[in-house]
Amino acid sequence: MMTVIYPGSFDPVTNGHLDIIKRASKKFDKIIVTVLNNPSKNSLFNVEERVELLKNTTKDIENVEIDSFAGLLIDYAKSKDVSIILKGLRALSDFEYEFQMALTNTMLDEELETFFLMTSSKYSFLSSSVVKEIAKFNGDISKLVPEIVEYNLNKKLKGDI
Ligand code: COD
Repeated sequence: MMTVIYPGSFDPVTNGHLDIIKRASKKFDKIIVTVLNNPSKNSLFNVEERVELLKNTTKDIENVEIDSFAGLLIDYAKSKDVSIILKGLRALSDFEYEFQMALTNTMLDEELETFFLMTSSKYSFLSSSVVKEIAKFNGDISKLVPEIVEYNLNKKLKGDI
């Protein structure tokens, strides 16, 4: 059984993340999507909220599990007995960062491999930060995130949740 871990901040989940999850779910037996719980990072949504949004937006994909983790990714992967990390690659700018992370993780645990899925061209510009920036100035994010994320993001920015 081929299981992969797809880690990220997912603050919040976007259509770009979901595209990677959907495509990966057709190629691997199981995808564990896991949210980094990093209190020192200034996230808009807390971990529980990010996990809920991921659960909600992936509920129709059978072989996806949503989780969260703190600390090193290699320790989390070991605890799940998984040796493949899945990452999405957008532009050249992602490559340098992901290259460093992949090599560092393999240096820490030589059994761990990182697999990359290339972004779909329509999402190549898309990031959680871009979505938050547009929403902050009341721009239209309906094509960038699922409806539930748009709803919660607008509420969060108004201070309603
Ligand atoms: N198209 C394709 N892929 C995308 C898109 C898109 N539009 N948007 C994002 N992605 C990919 C990203 O490239 C990434 O692979 C993944 O989706 C998640 O993205 P983000 O932005 O939500 O999450 P990141 O990049 O902030 O997540 C970083 C981690 C949590 C993976 C990383 O910080 C980590 O592993 N931390 C744990 C500590 C550790 O073990 N560090 C390693 C040793 S230095």
